[in-house]
Amino acid sequence: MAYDHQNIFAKILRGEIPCTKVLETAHTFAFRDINPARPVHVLVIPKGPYITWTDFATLASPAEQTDFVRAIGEVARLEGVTETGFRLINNNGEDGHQEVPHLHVHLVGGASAGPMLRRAEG
Ligand code: DGP
Repeated sequence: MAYDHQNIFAKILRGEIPCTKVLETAHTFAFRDINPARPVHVLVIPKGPYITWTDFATLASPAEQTDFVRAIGEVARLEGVTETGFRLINNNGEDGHQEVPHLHVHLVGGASAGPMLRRAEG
């Protein structure tokens, strides 16, 4: 699947849609989710045109990958959830229920994330 340069996060990266920025680094951008599921709900995205984790793992440079991993840790620190804990969620593709086709990691915290996914019935 080709990257869609008109997806919402591409527009946010270009400044065409407003957002509440949390962190910006050389290769990574972090902003608050429009529909927060917990008191802290930040989306961390690479600036490059990657749709899924697989794209990012295979196509991104080591500098981009390192920057992304470090930025997620920095967002946790900035949001004050390093000690209390947080959950990282990354939805990929159809089965992952990915809505926006630009790689993003949800960092949620500030309250219990609840238990892990339950096994699907049937
Ligand atoms: P996912 O289902 O993993 O693809 O999550 C997409 C998330 O993106 C969802 O939690 C809501 C968030 N979102 C969608 N549109 C916007 C937007 O325009 N601004 C912001 N800040 N977040 C958005």
